[in-house]
Amino acid sequence: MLTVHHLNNSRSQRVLWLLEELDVEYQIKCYQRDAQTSLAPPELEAVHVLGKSPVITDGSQTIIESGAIIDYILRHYDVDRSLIPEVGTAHHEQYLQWLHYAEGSAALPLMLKLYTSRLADGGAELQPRIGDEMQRHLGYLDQALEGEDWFVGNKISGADIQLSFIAEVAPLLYSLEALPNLAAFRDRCHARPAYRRALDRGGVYAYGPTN
Ligand SMILES: N[C@@H](CCC(=O)N[C@@H](CS)C(=O)NCC(=O)O)C(=O)O
Repeated sequence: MLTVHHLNNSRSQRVLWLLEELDVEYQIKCYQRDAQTSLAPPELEAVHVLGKSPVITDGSQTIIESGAIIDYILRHYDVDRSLIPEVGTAHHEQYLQWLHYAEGSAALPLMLKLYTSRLADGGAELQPRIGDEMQRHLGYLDQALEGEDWFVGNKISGADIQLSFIAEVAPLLYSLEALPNLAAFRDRCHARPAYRRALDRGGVYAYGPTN
């Protein structure tokens, strides 16, 4: 059976959400971050050498990287093609673009902000550049959602599930008040019944809805 190796307060929450949307049978193996360092426990390295989450195992396959995991699950388990646009269409190309963009571009300035904010004055010199990059990428996402509920063809897809983590982490590091479309998108994600079921199954998740 498909197993999600799930770390608390992490990107693997969105994989649980996807599986709940598809109503796929799966199991969760839970791992807890170290309270001091926030790092994943060493047991995750037994699943994959990087020791990061998400990672899924499915039969003989072990797959890392949320974008690749989401695409794998959709290609193998989304029998109705409800969350993946048809191959060969412009919407499929957009879906792939957003799937890669989330971790390849949008996450980087957020991670830089997170890490450099721990340096106090040591990171001060970098803050203007990181701030500009956050504005550029989060602004791009916000503008892409103008007049749209979802990123591809105004219909929910795996790309939205992938981008949900960016919209959830952004308010911790950048004001979402300046990004009304992204804030509304995050709330739309949180309102999905499948998202709520994933929260119930996954346990503690610091970036989810407050109510
Ligand atoms: N780009 C990767 C990032 C994986 C990643 O860094 N995951 C974090 C959780 S959000 C993690 O495992 N952190 C614990 C650690 O680094 O020990 C993905 O999207 O799957």
